[in-house]
Amino acid sequence: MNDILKPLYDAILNGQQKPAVAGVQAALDAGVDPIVILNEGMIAAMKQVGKLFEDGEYFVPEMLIAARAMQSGLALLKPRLVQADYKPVGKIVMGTVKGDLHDIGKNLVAMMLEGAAFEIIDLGVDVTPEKFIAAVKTHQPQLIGMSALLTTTMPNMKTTIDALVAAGLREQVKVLIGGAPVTDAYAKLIGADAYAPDASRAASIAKSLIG
Ligand code: B1M
Repeated sequence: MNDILKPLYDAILNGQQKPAVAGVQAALDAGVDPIVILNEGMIAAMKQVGKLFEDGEYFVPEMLIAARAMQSGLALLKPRLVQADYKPVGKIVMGTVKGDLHDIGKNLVAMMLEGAAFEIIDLGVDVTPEKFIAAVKTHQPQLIGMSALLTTTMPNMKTTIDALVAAGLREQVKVLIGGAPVTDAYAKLIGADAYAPDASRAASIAKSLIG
């Protein structure tokens, strides 16, 4: 890891909001690419938080304060990840599926899609299939993006696709899915149109999906 990113990495790992913001600022001032700051300073720290949770060294409160520190740093980084001025190339309805409250990855994907000139309708977390369906009817997007971080909530991606089929809406939207436990094979299995492993690839794949 670039030395300049170490204080940022540590701040997120320790759940310190102000040092996280200061760490992002220091890295930006030093001319580090915002994508490198995100991947090597911030996402890497969240991966370590997950590992410590698995090892029984961190518990939910530690994960939560780490997530808050990450969000604070992201607020500063966001303008550098997103282009300032664009016309939408397409519309995407996004959400974290029913039962799942993880939103950092989903927010990053939304940010990168915004940067790739998509209009984002973000339904938030714990989004039921019914809410996705209602949003498709209201907003008429070209794409739906679903995120899931829990193996127990992944099946709600399929439930949502099934609901789209039942509502006669499946043909009018492409479905993009992602999240740590999700795979390309799973996307195929449940009849999604595509899987993206990370936020930047989500943006390029979304563009290719709408041609
Ligand atoms: Co949770 N949690 N958590 N958690 N949490 C995980 C996911 C876990 C892997 C930790 C672990 O055990 N190692 C584990 C899941 C295990 C499993 O299912 N196999 C877990 C658990 C168990 C839980 C609880 C059940 C804990 C409990 O209460 N006992 C609970 C569940 C709550 C619920 O959702 N109902 C819970 C709660 C929480 C917090 C609320 C404390 C907090 C979330 C705060 C928030 O999001 N606002 C939290 C956190 C922070 C994590 C970890 C540590 C970090 C997640 C994260 O933000 N990663 C996580 C461990 C880990 O992932 N290694 C963990 C950074 C983020 C940038 O990555 O979200 O993967 P990610 O997004 C990536 C890609 O996946 C992709 O692009 C993103 C950017 O590159 N992507 C997409 C994501 N969505 C996409 C959509 C796309 C395309 C790509 O298209 C639409």
